[in-house]
Amino acid sequence: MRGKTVLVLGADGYLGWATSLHLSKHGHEVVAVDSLVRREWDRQCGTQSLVPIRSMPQRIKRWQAVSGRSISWRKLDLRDAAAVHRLIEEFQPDALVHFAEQRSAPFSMVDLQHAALTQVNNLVGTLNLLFAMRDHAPKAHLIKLGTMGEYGTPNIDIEEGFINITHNGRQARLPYPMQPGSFYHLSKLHDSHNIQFVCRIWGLRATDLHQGVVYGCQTDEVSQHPGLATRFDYDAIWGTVLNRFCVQAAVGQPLTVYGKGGQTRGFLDIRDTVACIRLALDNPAAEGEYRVFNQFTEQFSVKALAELVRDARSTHGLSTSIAHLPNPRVESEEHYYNAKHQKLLDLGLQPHFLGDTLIESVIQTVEKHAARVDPVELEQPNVDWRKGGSAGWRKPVEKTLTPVSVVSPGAKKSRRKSPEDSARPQARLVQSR
Ligand code: NAD
Ligand code: USQ
Repeated sequence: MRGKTVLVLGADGYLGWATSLHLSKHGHEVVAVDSLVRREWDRQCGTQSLVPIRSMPQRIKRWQAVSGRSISWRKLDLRDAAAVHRLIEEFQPDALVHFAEQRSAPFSMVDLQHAALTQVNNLVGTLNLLFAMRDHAPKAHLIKLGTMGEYGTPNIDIEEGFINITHNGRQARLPYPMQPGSFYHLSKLHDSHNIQFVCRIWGLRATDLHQGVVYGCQTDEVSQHPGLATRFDYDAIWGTVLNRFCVQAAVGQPLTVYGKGGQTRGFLDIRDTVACIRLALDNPAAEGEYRVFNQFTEQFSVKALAELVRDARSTHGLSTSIAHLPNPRVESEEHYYNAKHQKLLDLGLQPHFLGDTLIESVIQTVEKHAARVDPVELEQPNVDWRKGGSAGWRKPVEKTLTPVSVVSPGAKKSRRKSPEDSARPQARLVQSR
């Protein structure tokens, strides 16, 4: 199959970088695009990737040396309509993989400014892409990263995008009813509506990947050299739940389950994310088609995940505690959840299921970079869904990190107490249920 010209938007991010390498390895001509705004948001939040990440030019040079394949690089803000038009006109892509959004639910719930920033960044960026596609690449295939969180947690099975409804004796196949749980998740739903609309009126083709929570940080390509590393977030703003639990376990802190922990979500390994994107790319939507794939491989409750991490550690004789914190989010903590996820399997996805080996390998990665762990980032989140994030929201700071000791197999001691321990609000950690 001829390699396609693919724009990867958001290529400096956790998933965008890993996907760029994966598609390049599979013979596609990748144009990596990013405004680098996420690095700026990290500076503002006082957060950083646990695994050090190089600049885009450095990573692309390293990839060329390792693989012999080149990737083009453009620093560009998707909110700049003229620049987006020039980009699409110049490259005439066969496909666009769109990761380039503000993707943290807590960030979007800090205050009005952060909610508005999230929705303007995400909606305007996507609209600019849609108009540029209409004008310069109407046959191109848009692969858009949406989220399973668009559905919420309804008390019925979740379908892949559409549901057959019978109402007053008449039938229709309609978009599945959506109940997102944050201003971020709402931005994804608004994008979905805009994309579906332009497929209908302009005949564009799009795949909306409703992706679950991703874990892990190694793919076949990323693991080829430390200079190819992708970001790995673990703090309460950007870190996703399993990645956070692995870091907490590695440094001997309690796993922070919010509330009862019965909240259930779809999850997938980052290796499956990149494979799903390739499968969508190789099997494009038809002209005028808007389709939805639910992109996850297994569903777990948060409590079950914490127990898996605890059990994986206990096989090495290491004890890990689970703390149930007051839930900063407004979400159901016990609910029915059964989401379909058949379409990517039908295209040939071979899932990597979560097991002890994966948990251990993530923890080993954490151990390599333990000196960069800021223990405060592992504790209580500083954004509350009802009150926003005033108290914990920190101004840009030059952080001096307090190293924590790693709890690795064979070393059963928990991390040493840092001088800040006594000052930390331990009362926020309530007893394991
Ligand atoms: P990330 O924050 O690591 O990467 C996003 C990248 O997009 C960043 O490098 C950022 O600089 C860039 N970006 C943001 N706004 C931009 C703009 N206006 N112009 C140009 N670049 C811009 O996020 P991620 O974890 O890699 O997630 C990528 C996508 O996948 C997001 O859209 C997210 O909603 C979706 N997603 C992620 C997960 C997950 O678990 N990480 C799960 C489901 C869906
Ligand atoms: N949670 C805990 N403890 C923690 C962190 C999270 O119990 O320390 C809980 C949350 O309350 C939530 C669940 O774990 O119920 C998932 O939280 P998360 O932070 O891992 O994921 P979420 O905020 O939903 O967002 C992440 C990505 C987002 C993506 C989404 C997929 O940041 O970009 O869209 O996962 S999904 O959840 O399917 O919508």
